[in-house]
Amino acid sequence: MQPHDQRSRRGWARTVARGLALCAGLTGLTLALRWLYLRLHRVVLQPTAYRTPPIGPAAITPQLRRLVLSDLHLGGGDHLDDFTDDAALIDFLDHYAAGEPTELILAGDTFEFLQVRLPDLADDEYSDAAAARRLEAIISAHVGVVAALARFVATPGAQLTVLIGNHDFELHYPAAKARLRAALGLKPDDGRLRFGVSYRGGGVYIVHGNQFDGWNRFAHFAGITEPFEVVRGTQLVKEVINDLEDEPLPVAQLIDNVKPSSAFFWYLVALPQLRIPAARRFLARGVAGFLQVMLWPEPHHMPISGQGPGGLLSAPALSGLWRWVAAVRRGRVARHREVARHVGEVASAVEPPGEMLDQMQSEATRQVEREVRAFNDRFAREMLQIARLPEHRDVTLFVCGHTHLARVVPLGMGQYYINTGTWIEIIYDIANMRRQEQRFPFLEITYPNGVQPQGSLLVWMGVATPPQRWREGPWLVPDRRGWPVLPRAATDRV
Ligand SMILES: [Mn+2]
Repeated sequence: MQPHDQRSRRGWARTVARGLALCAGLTGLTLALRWLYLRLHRVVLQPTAYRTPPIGPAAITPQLRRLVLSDLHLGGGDHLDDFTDDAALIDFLDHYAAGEPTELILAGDTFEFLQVRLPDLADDEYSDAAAARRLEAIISAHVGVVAALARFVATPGAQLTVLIGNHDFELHYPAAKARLRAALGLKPDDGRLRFGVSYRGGGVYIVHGNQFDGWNRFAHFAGITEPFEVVRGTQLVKEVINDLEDEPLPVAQLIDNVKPSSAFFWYLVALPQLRIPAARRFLARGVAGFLQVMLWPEPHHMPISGQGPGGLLSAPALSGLWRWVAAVRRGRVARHREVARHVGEVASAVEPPGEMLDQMQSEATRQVEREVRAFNDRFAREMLQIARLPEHRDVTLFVCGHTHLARVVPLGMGQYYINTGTWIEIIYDIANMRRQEQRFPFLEITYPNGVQPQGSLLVWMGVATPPQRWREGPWLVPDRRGWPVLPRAATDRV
């Protein structure tokens, strides 16, 4: 080998190394700038007077029977509304909740604000009036349930506690609270209906649980900020999923109920029947939307009211600027939705080889299973950390919802993490459209031996049968082909 060759090769190696270093440097700089951008955005969020305090021990009646339900997702009555079992809930309220002094705790996502679309209200309008209008639509779509709640609060010793979740974050607006109060026939100062962001007392700790989920964690969960905080999970529902549910596919109506949101992409890829053009259109449209939500480094809206983000930045001179920013954002969201629709059209015309589809689906199905498990385990871990805090030494039940998977997890030292699941229909197994068998879970808390609460996770079976204990599981396990399915033991045990 000539010395000259060696020299030039060394020169090349140096150039490549320099190039790589430059790339790494640029990537690092981009990430640092993105981090800074997100940090600064957080600072800009100005808390408003629209907030909901936590409910503490002093406000909690000791040794009262408590019933906890979560994630009802009562919607506006159209095809986006997932709550279809009004009769079951009405029976539960009339025949089980009423009858003895009871506190009914609705632990978040009771009202599905994110999927209420009104013809004369912009989807990205967040205000006191807009929140009241959306709740009004929900109340008129579920008059029977609201009437049953009114009957419940009218019974002696009843207390209705509504905790705020990520789908009913707009309950922070006073007009929304007032609307519900009026619908239940209560005066503005009537304490029988109360709202909270968290609940602690009587040996029980309850939150909705969205703060344990990165896609649905708010920087300021305790109240409305200016600008209004739109978390990524909210963006996914309003800008992608609501459109997808218009698609004529059986799975379309259920796709919004998949958890966690971060696994949404894999749920789509795991869809069966990708040989059908409509399914491919659905997949591509969803994936395009998902990526657009993911890649945009913006955790919340700029103000759409034109009021500005508060403080100095909201000086009247800048209001034109904020209106312009909001208009730009609206335009961008509209364009993204348009792009997603087009991508869907193109994808429906292209048929990939069947072998590739099979491989993709089984890999995605395994990925869904991994993410679902990690998500649910994360909730248990977070609750364990909360349970170990010194101020929670006398608390035994740590309760949340949000994951839609009801379960009881012993935390040791006599403490339990209990998830109250959901009352809407969910699919465990997207490939076979298998739905859950156990419906209508709720937690009953009683005090048989004095101050220590005793919790039972039960399933409402209707008026004729007493509630049954919730069976543990089912966990998704991969079958021979790699599809996640219910484990045999869980399906056989009845
Ligand atoms: Mn939730």
